[in-house]
Amino acid sequence: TEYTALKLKVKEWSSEAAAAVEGKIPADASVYFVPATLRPETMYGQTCCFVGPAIKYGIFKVSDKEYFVCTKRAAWNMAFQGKFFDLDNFPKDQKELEAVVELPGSAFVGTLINAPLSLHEQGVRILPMDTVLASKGTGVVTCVPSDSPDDFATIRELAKKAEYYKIQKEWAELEIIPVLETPAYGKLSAQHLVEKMKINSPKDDKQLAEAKDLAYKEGFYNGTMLVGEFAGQKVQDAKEKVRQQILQSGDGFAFADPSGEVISRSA
Ligand code: ZZB
Repeated sequence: TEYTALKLKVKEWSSEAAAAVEGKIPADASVYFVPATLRPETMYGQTCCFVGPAIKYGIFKVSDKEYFVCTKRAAWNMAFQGKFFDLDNFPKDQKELEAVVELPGSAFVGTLINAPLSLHEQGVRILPMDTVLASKGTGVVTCVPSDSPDDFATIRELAKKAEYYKIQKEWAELEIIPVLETPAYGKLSAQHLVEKMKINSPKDDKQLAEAKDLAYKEGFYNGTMLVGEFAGQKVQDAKEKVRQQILQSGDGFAFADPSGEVISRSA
């Protein structure tokens, strides 16, 4: 699958992450969470970024000035795609691609990051999502609750049980921004579908998969952009334009995911 990986720059670490990175990353370097998305045109509506609380993440050095937070599996895939410019010798196996810091997702919760294109320009938070798959994409998922039923169901749950999830309620309550409009589901397709299908929990995986499929199709074939440079244009046209903008501005890069297969060149 050909994803767009977006670079969400860390503005302020959670206290647990701050303690772990202390002395390991130069003060003038930028660290980015790099979620992989198939919906670049929805990036205006990002309200947070998810990590799996129990998933192990690494902070990987990309150059003297840039570090990425993702799973080791994703870093390894990126290395093959030329995203790690500083490697003198191509890594022969995954052991040679050591993270500078390794932490469970839970340690990053509360970190403040800047999400490119998001209308929440003051920044968004890293929040926990139990259904993130370590085996897919980069293991980091940006949250667009206007158009992703999974994201809507998760932030609703997080806001409801903020204390249980050890977050500040307001981190999960940033305004949901309408990004595109469709004849069938209006301006907030995710909320519309979650409510219509009576989806009660982020763990209703069968129903959420169906809602996701419906939202994808309706958004792509019948959607019109409401915000951004391509407002008024069809989603079908805007999608590639926004993607090119992200790639050209350096706010993201193309990332191919060999669908869960672990590549090995050591043989
Ligand atoms: C932002 C976004 C906005 C997404 C939207 C979807 C939607 P697919 O089709 O199943 O491959 N995703 C990426 N990586 C992971 C992961 N490791 N674990 C769980 N979810 C992940 O799904 C690709 C989408 O799944 C990606 O695109 C990402 O969420 C999520 F409005 O990024 B998306 C109707 C969906 N709308």
